[in-house]
Amino acid sequence: MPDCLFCGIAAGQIPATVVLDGKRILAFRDINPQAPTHVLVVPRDHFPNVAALAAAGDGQLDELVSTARDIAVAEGIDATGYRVVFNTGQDAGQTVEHVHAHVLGGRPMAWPPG
Ligand code: D5M
Repeated sequence: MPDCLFCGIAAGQIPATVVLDGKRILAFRDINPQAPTHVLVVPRDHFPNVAALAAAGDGQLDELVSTARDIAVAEGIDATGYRVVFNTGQDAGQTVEHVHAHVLGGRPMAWPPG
């Protein structure tokens, strides 16, 4: 998708700190981390949000979520706990319209989110 930031990262045209480089999935560190571990997990294909990814029904959502778990294990935050967050739409604060799971951990977190 032209002008999509995360499509640009997936294509290697925009630099990012990549932690997992898969056939259909990419994970890279968030440029503005909100926790000691803050990794974004994205499909290489363009979907605007998690609802569109779920509607595709081709296993990519399952792969994305299981990759988020793999990242948590690799980052050593699985034992103490972590969050997997899909901001979806304006009220949720989604700013990049290419679906991404935030994997956040490494510190205690409050609830509800702001
Ligand atoms: O989250 C979008 C996230 O994307 C936000 O946490 C910042 C992050 N971001 C923006 N630009 C970059 C680049 N270039 N590399 C890495 N991370 C980036 P949202 O849920 O849409 O608010």
